[in-house]
Amino acid sequence: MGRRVVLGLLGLAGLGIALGSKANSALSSVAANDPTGLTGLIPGGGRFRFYSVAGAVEPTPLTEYRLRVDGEVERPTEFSFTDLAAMPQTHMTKDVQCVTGWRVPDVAWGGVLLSDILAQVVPTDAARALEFGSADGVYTESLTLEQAQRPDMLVATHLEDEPLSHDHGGPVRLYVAPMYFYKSLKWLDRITLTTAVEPGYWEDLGYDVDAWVGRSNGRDDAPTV
Ligand SMILES: Nc1nc2c(c(=O)[nH]1)N[C@H]1C(S)=C(S)[C@@H](COP(=O)(O)O)O[C@H]1N2
Ligand SMILES: [Mo]
Repeated sequence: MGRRVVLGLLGLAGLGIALGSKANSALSSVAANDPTGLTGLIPGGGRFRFYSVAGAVEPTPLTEYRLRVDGEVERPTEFSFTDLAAMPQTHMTKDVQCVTGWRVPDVAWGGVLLSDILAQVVPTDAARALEFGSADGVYTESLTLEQAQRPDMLVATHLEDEPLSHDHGGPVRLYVAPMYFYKSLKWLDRITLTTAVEPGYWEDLGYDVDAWVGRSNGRDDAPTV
């Protein structure tokens, strides 16, 4: 991503704050005109900004929700929301850090560890990475299998002890705690195990695939937060 795009994003950040109090539908229509997806603060969400590169995304009713896990696995599986709720629940309170600079400290997340899902589907010997797909049909993300096994990688269903809202990528999103927030794909509906890392949406535009906070994206000299 070039300098001009970054400056554009900063300009839009101001616009986003101005729109912060508008209703959901207003957010979505602005998002449709804004390819960066940076449109404003999430109403009632207080400290977060709303991002969607796809603009308006159709909400998925809980009963219809499915997480498909396929590719290099011994047991391809479709998890309903009830299936996920029946698995061991993991909670962690950690920071959110967007690569454009905004940060939300001490966010309480809840959901299922990615490693618990991997244990159920059993990666094949050839599996090396995970590709994540979104119900928005556009956004993708990736992790190496090794990264995905860490204890701070969550398939998140709860935020601040509430069910994850649609604006935040609910009913189910990824939360990749140690990396910049663009790794935390919203509206998660597919995990495909692959033999190599498939760079995601922002990575194709120049952001780092290994997006460790404070140690990537040109911030290698910055103190780790
Ligand atoms: N599907 C999808 N996931 C996404 C994005 C997006 O545009 N689409 N934006 C990413 C970026 S850059 C950020 S900062 C966070 C924002 O999450 P929030 O809208 O819950 O604050 O979502 C990440 N996940
Ligand atoms: Mo971001």
